[in-house]
Amino acid sequence: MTQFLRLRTLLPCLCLAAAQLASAQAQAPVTAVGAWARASVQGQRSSGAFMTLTASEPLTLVGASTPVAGLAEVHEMKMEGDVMRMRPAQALELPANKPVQLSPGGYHLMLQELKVPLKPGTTIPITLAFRTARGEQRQLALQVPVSVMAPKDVGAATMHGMHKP
Ligand SMILES: [Cu+2]
Repeated sequence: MTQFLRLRTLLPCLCLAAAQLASAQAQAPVTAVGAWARASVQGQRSSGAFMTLTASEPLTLVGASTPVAGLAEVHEMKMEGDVMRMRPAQALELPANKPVQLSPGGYHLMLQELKVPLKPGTTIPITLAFRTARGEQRQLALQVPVSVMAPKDVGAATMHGMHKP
């Protein structure tokens, strides 16, 4: 009898824990427009992914993950002397309502230890990890099209996509 009562009181607690887990993985208040990943060839170890992020409240991009790469990092390009080099960025601040570009030559997502070649015309899942101003973790799961070069008319392509049935 005691066992039964314990189980009854335990169950609501489990539900609460599940709810907290769900909210910890709540969708980040941010939109990604014009996302694309650069196609890679057999044997190539790394590639990049690019997009424009607009947060609706201050957010910090703290990381990324994708099943197609062993390691996904936020990188920045920096001039060192007269040589352009890239290096991991600890975090990328996204001010509220201000588009921040991840682009070749600037901040970008570096996909390293590629497990498969990224084929043009396919899409790859990428999950972005964010931290809110209150220190909460948020995620944004994306399906990112693979392309040899940047999509030419990102705005038009997005509008077209939105009007699809
Ligand atoms: Cu890089």
